[in-house]
Amino acid sequence: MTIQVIPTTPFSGQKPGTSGLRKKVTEFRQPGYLENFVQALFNTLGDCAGQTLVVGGDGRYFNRQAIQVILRMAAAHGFGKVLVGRGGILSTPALSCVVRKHAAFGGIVLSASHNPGGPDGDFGIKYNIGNGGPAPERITDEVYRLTQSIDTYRISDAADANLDQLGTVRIEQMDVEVIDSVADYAQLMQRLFDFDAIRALFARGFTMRFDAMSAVTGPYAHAILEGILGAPAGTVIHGEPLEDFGGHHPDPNPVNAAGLVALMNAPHAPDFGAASDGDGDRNMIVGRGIAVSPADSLAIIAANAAVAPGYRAGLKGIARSMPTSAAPDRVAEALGIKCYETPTGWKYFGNLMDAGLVTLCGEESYGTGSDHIREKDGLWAVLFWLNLLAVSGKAVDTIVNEHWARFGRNVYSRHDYEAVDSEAAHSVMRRLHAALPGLAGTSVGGHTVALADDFAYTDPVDGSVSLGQGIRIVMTDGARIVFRLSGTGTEGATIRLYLELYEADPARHGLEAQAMLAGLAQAADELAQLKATTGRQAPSVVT
Ligand code: G16
Repeated sequence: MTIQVIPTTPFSGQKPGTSGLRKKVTEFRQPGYLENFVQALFNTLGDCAGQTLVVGGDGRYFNRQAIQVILRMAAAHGFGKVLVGRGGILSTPALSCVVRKHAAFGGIVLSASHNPGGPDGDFGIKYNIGNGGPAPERITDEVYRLTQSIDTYRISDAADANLDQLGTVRIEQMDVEVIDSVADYAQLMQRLFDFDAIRALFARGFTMRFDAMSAVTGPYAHAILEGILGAPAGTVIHGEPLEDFGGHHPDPNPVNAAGLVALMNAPHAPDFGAASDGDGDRNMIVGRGIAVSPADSLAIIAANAAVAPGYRAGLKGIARSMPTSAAPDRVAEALGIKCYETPTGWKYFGNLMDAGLVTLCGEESYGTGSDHIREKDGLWAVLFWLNLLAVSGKAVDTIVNEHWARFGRNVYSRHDYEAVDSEAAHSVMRRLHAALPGLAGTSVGGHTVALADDFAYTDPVDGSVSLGQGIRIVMTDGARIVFRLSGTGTEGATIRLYLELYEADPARHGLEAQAMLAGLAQAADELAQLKATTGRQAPSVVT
């Protein structure tokens, strides 16, 4: 075994977005593409002699090849040990858990999350720091800077490591330990939730369907739900991770998990339905006849945190991303704790959790989690709901309706215009920008504008400032229109339009969200000239 120094030339566009570098597999497979990015990362990290790194991914196409490259490069960079999930599998939350539990230097997640997989799909790489959470911008910016001038990378010429057998092998001076992908994570979940109560619930005949969407959560859900908690076999569907996710789009929302929603709306539906995404950090919660919106789910978890042993001591605070509805804010107010509003991206929650300012965090994009790790956590949210259902003895729809009756309903929807021409998308954003200064005090869709700005965030812990995080138009009655460009797409640009209304009257809580938001959607279009500029008559996805 020797370490080789390979000459290379920079690739353009290796700038990490909302959550790491995401590109088409075809782009990642170009010789040197992955290597350049990893070398730039290692150069950014500096001296890693003797340190431990955790590596794993969601099992998508190119996962195994990428891991072999990273192992050989980590050895060449002097790491002392790499922990790898068996078969290269680690869900994003499990990787965060392993980094924290083993006090590793950091971790590399290989995933493009909910983006489709397979040879023509997407691939991604993300670095997580020692707290188990996504690297902050000062690291990702430096990685990007170094990718632009890279001229060599270092790699061992060792043979591929066997990733399918538990145990330790060596590459150069470095130990590669293949670990059980599920064990550490399952132990942590048992500490947080009342597993006895959930076991008793299943023993009483409670029925559930968990759709793993042929992505990474299959092994975790099989082991925890059907194994430890005793749910009947068949509870977990699409439970085997496939390199192309079996053609599914593993994005757990009512559009991509339409089969699960249809099942939950049918006669004799199971008591509870849930789904997770490609890398296991997102979740969807479904009851009979009701899909719970992510912000409502966070708000309900916050309001009922005491049912779970891990949260009995109370919540320090809550955080939500700016485009997420203000439903959690209302619970925070009732609990007398603070609700922080951050830019989109889980990385912004890390400092707040490390500083002990918040316990729960959530985003409209089906991400919910807590300070048990530093990533959002799909199965965690599902287990919380199971714990709540077990302790309360109530059905999902009853819990949601009672929550709305107490706090009011933040009626919410996101309209995505995907893969639109990049220039058209930027022209929409420029038009909105130009309109901002004149909007306060005017009427938009029958609501009076209280505030119109491009959201900027100052991190209360380290004072770092993030500008340009989305256009928000906030009305005096709590309604909001938010526009931003996605940072995770790999084709053209994706415009996200977020719509929100506050409804206090319980008699109106059962109305259909799109109908309630139609006026606001029309006003948003008039303001942005979205349809005229993009040539799209309707959003590609409505959730
Ligand atoms: C990532 C981030 C989330 C973010 C989401 C959507 O999720 O981790 O924090 O909310 O992208 O981002 P955007 O609106 O920029 O596309 P994931 O699950 O894809 O890693």
